[in-house]
Amino acid sequence: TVRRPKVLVTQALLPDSEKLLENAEEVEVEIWKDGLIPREELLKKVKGVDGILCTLSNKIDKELLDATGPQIKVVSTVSVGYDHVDVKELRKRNIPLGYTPGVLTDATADLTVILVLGAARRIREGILSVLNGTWGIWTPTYMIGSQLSNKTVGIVGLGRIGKATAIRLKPFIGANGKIIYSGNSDKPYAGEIGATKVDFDTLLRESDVICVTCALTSQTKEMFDYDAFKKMKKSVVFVNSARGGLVKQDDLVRALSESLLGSVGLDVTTPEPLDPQDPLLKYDNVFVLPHIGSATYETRTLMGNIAVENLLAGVRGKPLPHAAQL
Ligand code: 8YV
Repeated sequence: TVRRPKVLVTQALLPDSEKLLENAEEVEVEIWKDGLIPREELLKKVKGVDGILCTLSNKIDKELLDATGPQIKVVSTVSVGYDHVDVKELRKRNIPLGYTPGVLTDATADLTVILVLGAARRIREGILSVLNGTWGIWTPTYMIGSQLSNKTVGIVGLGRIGKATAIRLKPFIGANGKIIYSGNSDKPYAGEIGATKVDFDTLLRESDVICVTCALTSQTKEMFDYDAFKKMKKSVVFVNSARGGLVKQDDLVRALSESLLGSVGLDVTTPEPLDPQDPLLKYDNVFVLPHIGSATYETRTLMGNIAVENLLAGVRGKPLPHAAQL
């Protein structure tokens, strides 16, 4: 008898995506539906599986791949970022990695705009003052923030999400606003959206708004350190919707304590979830959201579907519809 391929899914998916899995009758599916799977449990459950469908919360490293066994044919992550996956280990073992590019671009760019506007217009303080009964009387300076008209927006990493963010911010900055970007390659579509490439230091110095939308890699890790914050305008709106690890968070707190930054909007932090006592949250000008960039029903359904398609293609020995470049 032929052995049925086995897969482990580390989180419950939306109904559409789970249906896709159920339809693959030849595959034995186990779905962990009890929140975040503890590491020890994950190491036990992956033993003997042909495929793993994971999220950013599951570290896919040598230890895990060793625990899985040599029959493993695919790792599929429900995310566009894959810094939680040791790609060198996958390459060594010839295991493809499925990911979900494209389908979360709009949702994440929308949220990046929310962070920019939320930080610039002091939305955290506004909401808290309404809820706490500290809504102050009108004065010309009551809760005034900064306006985007005519400003320079700097995008760090003009990939899919960076580009969609730039396009969304254009009407806010208007015809006299400027879009600049930095990154390790020239983007052919930059001209079409009116974005000019500059080096990282120039971007730090010239931007009124900085949006971090690049991938976390060994080259980009902690690229926002004290030195970087010091180069920024003191009125800067600094926004990160990519990965917490791009920012040296202790340095960010130091920069805030020295009033080096205008306001900060973050959808990603180190760690996640952030401790409510974290020093970062003591600053009124810091607006933090709980990593919800891709959190729309439509996007999460498409992400789940693609992750399942990648997983099934892998266990069937077919090329993945969306394979990461390893
Ligand atoms: C996910 C993300 O929610 O896609 C990414 O890289 O950060 C988010 O869209 C998260 O990664 C879940 O795995």
